[in-house]
Amino acid sequence: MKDAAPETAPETFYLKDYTPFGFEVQSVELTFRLAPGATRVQSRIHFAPKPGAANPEFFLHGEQLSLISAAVDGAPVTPTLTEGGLTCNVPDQPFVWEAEVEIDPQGNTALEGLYMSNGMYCTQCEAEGFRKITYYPDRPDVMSTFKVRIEGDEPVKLSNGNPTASGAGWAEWHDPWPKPAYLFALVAGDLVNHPDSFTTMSGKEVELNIWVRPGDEGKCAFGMEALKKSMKWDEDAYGREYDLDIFNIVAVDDFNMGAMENKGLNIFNSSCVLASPETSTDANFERIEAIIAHEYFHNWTGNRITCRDWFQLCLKEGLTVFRDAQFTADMRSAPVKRISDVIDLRARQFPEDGGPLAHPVRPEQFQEINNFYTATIYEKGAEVIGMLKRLVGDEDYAKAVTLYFDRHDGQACTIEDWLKVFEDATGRDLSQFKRWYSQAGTPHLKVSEDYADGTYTLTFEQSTPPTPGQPDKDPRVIPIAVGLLGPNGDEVCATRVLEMTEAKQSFTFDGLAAKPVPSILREFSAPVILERETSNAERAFLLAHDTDPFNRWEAGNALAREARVAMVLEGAAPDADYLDALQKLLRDDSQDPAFRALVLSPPSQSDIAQTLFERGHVPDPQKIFDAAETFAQTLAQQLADSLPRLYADTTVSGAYSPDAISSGKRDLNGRILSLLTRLDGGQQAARQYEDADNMTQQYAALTCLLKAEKGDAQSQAFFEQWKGDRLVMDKWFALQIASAAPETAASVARDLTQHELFTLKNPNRFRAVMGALAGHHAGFHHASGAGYRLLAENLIALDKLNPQTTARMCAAFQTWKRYDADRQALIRTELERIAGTEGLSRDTTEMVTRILD
Ligand code: 0A1
Ligand code: ZN
Repeated sequence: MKDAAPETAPETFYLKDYTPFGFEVQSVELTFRLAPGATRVQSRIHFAPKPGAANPEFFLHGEQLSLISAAVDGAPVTPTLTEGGLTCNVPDQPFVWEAEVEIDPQGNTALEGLYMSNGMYCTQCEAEGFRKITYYPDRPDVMSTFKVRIEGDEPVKLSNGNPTASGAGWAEWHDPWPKPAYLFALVAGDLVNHPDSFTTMSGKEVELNIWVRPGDEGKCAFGMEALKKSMKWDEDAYGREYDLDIFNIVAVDDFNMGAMENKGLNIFNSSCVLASPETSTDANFERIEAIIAHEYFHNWTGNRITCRDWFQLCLKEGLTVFRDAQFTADMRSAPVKRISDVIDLRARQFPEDGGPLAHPVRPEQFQEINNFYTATIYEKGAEVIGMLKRLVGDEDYAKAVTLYFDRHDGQACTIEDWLKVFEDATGRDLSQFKRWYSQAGTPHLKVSEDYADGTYTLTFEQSTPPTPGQPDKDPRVIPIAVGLLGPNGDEVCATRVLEMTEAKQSFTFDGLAAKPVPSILREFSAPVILERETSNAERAFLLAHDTDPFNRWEAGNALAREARVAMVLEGAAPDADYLDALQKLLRDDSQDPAFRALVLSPPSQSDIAQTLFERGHVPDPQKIFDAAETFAQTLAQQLADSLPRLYADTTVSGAYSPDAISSGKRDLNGRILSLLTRLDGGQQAARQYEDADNMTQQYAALTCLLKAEKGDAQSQAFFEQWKGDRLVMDKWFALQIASAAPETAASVARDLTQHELFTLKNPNRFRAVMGALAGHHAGFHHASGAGYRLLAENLIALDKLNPQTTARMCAAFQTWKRYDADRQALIRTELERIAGTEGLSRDTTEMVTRILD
């Protein structure tokens, strides 16, 4: 195998090696002559050497470019071309660099740089795509203004900033705000717009557009409303105003990620912006609102203040995720948002932090930066900001953030800059807190308690398991929000934030008439794993009485997990007390339906596998699957009498609206329908499928029917109805696999890869199929190894076209050490097969190597 490895190991980049670029970039002018297979890009860049620069070499990044000509101050030059760019002798005073290159957007299947999607030109430059457009110092600390001229027959031609002039076959744009190259964008094609406008807090009118392919105009209204809400929210909550005359959003079908915050020209995966009641589910609507907000908020946290280098990625991503979560909490239900985020964190970030891919929120080394757009950087990065806010309080948080904007506007910054504004605004020393940025791994927090003479003592011990390259960890600052309940369920001590700084630390509560029941880590005040010996009776008590909705849900979740673990390990029957508690809650109309839906949703099978592994057992995916089935069947039977009424009570009628209340109700209704389907053989689901006038209800009904193996006709009808809609077809592909039995999931997925609508060229379609396979816990981990094999084959095929999406999908194997020796051997074979593939990309090589280590 080894002989197929690249001759030279990929280069590793280190944070400690940072040196600034030796030249100032004063202005950039670009001219694009568009042609699908041979686009010409002319650049004219004013450089000025920085006196006394540590690194005076004039090196410009460049990849996959054909250099046509280059000149310095008008005189032709012959630069030295290297693998990743060029060097050139240049004057020791300001000079003008000019170059012309040719690139091939049509042949660009990696979707980085300038590429074509459905006949439309578009760009993706984060993190290092600009170097595939022209020679340039492609690093985020090099910021400049850009003027862009686009020549081509496409009716719509867009770039960053404001439009300055246009004529037949050309358009010019000027972005007055200095920006790094990763925020550059260009779009050209046959597009139609959904226009609107927004008046900013200082009275400036901004033109807004969402640009889409003809035919998609009807799917823009929701995104536009989300954009206007985001603009207003950022003014109200953070005092941030938009700073150009125009804000454009473009929907693109072929896109590696969700969306991109290019200055004034956000580019979106069409799945993250297009929405209509007929084609999008409630979950789609909520996600679209959040992503539009996220990209818009980047205008200040990312664009006006950017990152000095890619090690600082969490500076913009953690903060922007934190801000978009605040926005969603304000627009919808704060507790529901928090619970959903914690479910997501545990599903995606905890496994990363506990496995071979663990890395700090601010990594100190990488080979391919694209591999670090992770749940740790984004979601744990946001958790760290949440902890900081909780420690300093809302007012000081606002002061510090205002100082951040005042002090660093227009700069490329570091985590040190970010922490310093908090230190300066609050007088706190954050050196220990900084460990959250430098130490990988999820801390375990062991809790013990003591009660004597009216005094209640909680003792916490923190420890973090070793992670790659970090065998030993120091104690972190952990904000632990705690409340206490009396024996009758009343709160006897309101939420207090305990600030833990030691490895082991006790906190006391005085004047208590009886031993209280603690509600620990309210609102999930820190991303840790709480370990506490407690009883199911106490969990049920918290589920009934806690004033903190997050911990109420958490108690129910713990009950569910314990019940499932007992079923798997001991063959126990579903826990009767828990079933009772669920029934009560389901019928309790005083509780928010969205909250009830969350309590009713069981822990994922992968979550149970992780729990078993942490407790020293080897998880058996089939047994976990069977326990989930038995539990749902028992619950359905116990609720048999009330299910039809519950279903009727939660059915939302009238015109569809994606608001939080209606979607919460539909979510609960869908879960009730899935229970009902277990009893009525799918009659109600078939009726719902017939009557549905929106995708949420149509999809929920189809899901139930397919799971019950009663949905062939509906699945066929769904296909015929929606085969012309790529986004709905992604749902159809994914659902075939998600609803398959464990022993058939891989063969269903294999058949789908032969389907005429399957293509490796569209990342959404690839993710629909391979993501659904990897997400089917018992199917992917079926003892035959067929799931592992199919994924590996497809990763090898995709790597030749699109390394970035391939590498991301490799993470499906990151939990492999949880499983038994046979499964581990099967997975190792596949990982080694991928690693040994000739010409494997740097992206995938890095991922597979880290997973195998
Ligand atoms: N910055 C974008 C996401 C993004 C990241 C990387 C990309 O290519 C490697 C593309 C998009 C965001 O946070 O939304
Ligand atoms: Zn982002």
